[in-house]
Amino acid sequence: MSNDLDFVIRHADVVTASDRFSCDIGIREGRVAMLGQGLPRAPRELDASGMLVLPGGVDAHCHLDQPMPDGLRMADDFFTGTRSAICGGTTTVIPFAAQEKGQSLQAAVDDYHRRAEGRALIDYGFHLIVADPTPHVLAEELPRLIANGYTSFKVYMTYDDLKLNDREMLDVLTVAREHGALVMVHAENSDCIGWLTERLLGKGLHAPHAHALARPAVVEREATHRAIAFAELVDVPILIVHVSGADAIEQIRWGQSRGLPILAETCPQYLYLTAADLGRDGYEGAKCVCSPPPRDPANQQAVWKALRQGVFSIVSSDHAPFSYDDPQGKKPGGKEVSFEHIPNGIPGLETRLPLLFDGVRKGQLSLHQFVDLTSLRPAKLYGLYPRKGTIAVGADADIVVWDPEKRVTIANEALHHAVDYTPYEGIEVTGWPRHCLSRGEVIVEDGKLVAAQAGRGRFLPAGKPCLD
Ligand code: DUC
Ligand code: ZN
Ligand code: ZN
Repeated sequence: MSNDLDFVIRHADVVTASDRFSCDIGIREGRVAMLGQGLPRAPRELDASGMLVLPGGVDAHCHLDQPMPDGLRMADDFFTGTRSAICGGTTTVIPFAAQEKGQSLQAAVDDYHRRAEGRALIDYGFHLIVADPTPHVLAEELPRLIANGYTSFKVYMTYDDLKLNDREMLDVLTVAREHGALVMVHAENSDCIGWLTERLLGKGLHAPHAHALARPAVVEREATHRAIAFAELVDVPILIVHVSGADAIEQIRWGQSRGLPILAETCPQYLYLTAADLGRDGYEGAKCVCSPPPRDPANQQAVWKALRQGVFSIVSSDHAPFSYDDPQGKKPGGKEVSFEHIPNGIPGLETRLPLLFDGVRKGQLSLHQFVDLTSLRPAKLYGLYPRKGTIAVGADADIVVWDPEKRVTIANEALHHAVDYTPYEGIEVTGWPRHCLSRGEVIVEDGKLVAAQAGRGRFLPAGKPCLD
């Protein structure tokens, strides 16, 4: 192997989750090979003066090309989704291989590999979604898949085609404990949602705004508490995903204060949107229908505060890409449907980092917390560290040269996903990625996509979760 460098980033103001230092970064064969002053010249160089140099983001909760029931279709596949991710500074994604009821988990994983291969532009891992924990799945498939690099899985406490009952939850948590995997929990009480939905429909409430009324905070709070109780019973860590506000946060703090290993994730929609956005003109509110729904300004502040105080481990996008004017998206069959039929989810892969970085600018969290929440911690929790999540000798050269002064008014026409809208249209942020490298290759240069070779992204088998 030659000792020559392929690439040098000069005058880098490197910020990791714990440190900040000035140096040149030498890259060889896709990895960081040297950090130091005055590194030897390389065939390719980039001057990072005036910029921040950050480890690429790891978006550990996004949905890409996930098979959908009832004629629905996600707008982003692995190419458009990962293209959008890296244009927003995210260099690794972890979407979901989702098991359908009656399907083997391995079949879901095989199918999902076929969707990703030849399409992904950046590296990716998979979480599993366990929707049918049969004895065979619990005893054979899950342990084998965990050993083969699928060390995290999501379970749902709502959605008829996905939800587990309490006993099934306990079974899945037990397998996670025995084999060292991390369970992500979608915590909303399904029966409460069904009951409220019926009552709302009975009163003639069909508009998108009623989605928020059908899933109030108490419904999330109860399920969050129940999931924490299950984790205590089985004695296993869990991660509550997409936490929307103060009520669920209170439960998580309570669990954490009892010394339980309760981890939590939130998403930009709970910092920037409110339930009022679901009431936007006419059917436009459908653009913000996601679950749990966004709450109100006081809850947004509660989420910022909990981020600052370390209640949350990670911030993910929960990118779930359904186009608005699409008979397979937000208007199923080409119609403006009653709220309970609107597919849940909003796009957000590309806007996750800029929206959170704007909070750094506004004093809501520190720069190191920003890197921790969006890169280091997701890499550690999902078994990708130290390859991903930091800038260190030996790590993959997944690096973002971030312009902290760039002002951007978010506009869908400038984004790179295949969705026909962004819920953040018109929001002004300061800070945007300028150059983005994936394994040492410049994919985004001066804010423009320059290399878009579908299929260059590699599958990352995950190691065991690291909770430290
Ligand atoms: N909620 C989910 O649980 N998944 C996808 C999107 C959403 O809104
Ligand atoms: Zn969910
Ligand atoms: Zn999700």
